[in-house]
Amino acid sequence: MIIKTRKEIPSSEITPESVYRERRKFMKTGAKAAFGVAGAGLLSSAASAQTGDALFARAPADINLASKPDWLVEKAAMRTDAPASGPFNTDEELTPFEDVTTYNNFYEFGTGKDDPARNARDFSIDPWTVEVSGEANKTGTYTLEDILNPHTFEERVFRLRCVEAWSMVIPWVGFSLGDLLKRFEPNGDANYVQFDTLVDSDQMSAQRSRFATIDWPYQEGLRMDEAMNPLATIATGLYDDILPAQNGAPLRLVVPWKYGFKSIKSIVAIRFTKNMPNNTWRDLQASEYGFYANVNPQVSHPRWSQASERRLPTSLFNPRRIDTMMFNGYADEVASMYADMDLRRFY
Ligand SMILES: Nc1nc2c(c(=O)[nH]1)N[C@H]1C(S)=C(S)[C@@H](COP(=O)(O)O)O[C@H]1N2
Ligand SMILES: [Mo]
Repeated sequence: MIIKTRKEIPSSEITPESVYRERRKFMKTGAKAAFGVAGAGLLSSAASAQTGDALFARAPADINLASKPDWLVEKAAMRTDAPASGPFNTDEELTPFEDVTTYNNFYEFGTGKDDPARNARDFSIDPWTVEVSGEANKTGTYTLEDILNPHTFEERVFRLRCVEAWSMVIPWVGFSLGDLLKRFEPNGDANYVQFDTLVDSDQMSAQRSRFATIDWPYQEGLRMDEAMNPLATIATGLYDDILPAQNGAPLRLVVPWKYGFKSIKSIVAIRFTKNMPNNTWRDLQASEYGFYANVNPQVSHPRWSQASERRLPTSLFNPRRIDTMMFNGYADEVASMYADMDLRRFY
């Protein structure tokens, strides 16, 4: 006999975004408590096949990874809600999952916007380690579970503004970077913190290219007070699932008041330093990209204005050009850190 599932949804339509929207609706109807109790059990694909519950079903090709660690998937799905108001949320329209995961900058996988989604298909995040070093009492090599386990994941809906003058609104899953950094007990000489992306030319096709201009690893850094600002986020997922490879799996930075290049992906090293560390885009072209890279509509890039941006997805007929906001709209939270700095000089 044919066992009818509750609702037939073609798997092509089951995207993390549709799951996310369904779950939103579900939670709004007051069923959150029920989900909380049954949730963890229902999240494995075996369980969802058993119950035929499309609400929790996931298409296998959703996320471009060789494998998805169950514990991480469950942690992402159990994230707490973004607060209704304040800087961790916005009522702006979310950028669709499709655009967030196919229009990417991740030069390790190619320079085209659609290269990462294509070339990161079987990216492996298991095993994954992060090496912590420099000016801190607790240093060493940590597994991904060591790094993430003590933290509760939250939803954080932020604007992401690329220096190329496009932007998105993304529902991340993650937690404050400062809560992670504190665990390593940085010492009095830790004025900055630097991050490295994975170097693995077997997996990252553009690292094999003889024409690559970047001196791998991709690196980024923050001043310690910036790193400890609650808005500086370690993202481990988006749209309630873990991060797709092209968005920086398994963990990346999201620094919403700075240009996107500061939000370094697929982190394998964290280094506390006394002096200002290297960052890749400044290293490539220091006259165009600085260390601070705060979103600033008043300071043009040498080759284009930063006064406005294209809010994706755009089309020829609907360019969706909007004004860029100082510090990407997060001035109340971050402007005081730069009160006595000339932001034209420290771009
Ligand atoms: N390792 C690494 N991290 C990176 C990049 C990169 O090329 N390599 N690109 C940066 C840039 S320029 C932007 S705009 C954001 C884009 O993030 P997204 O693809 O998730 O939207 O990632 C940033 N992090
Ligand atoms: Mo960017």
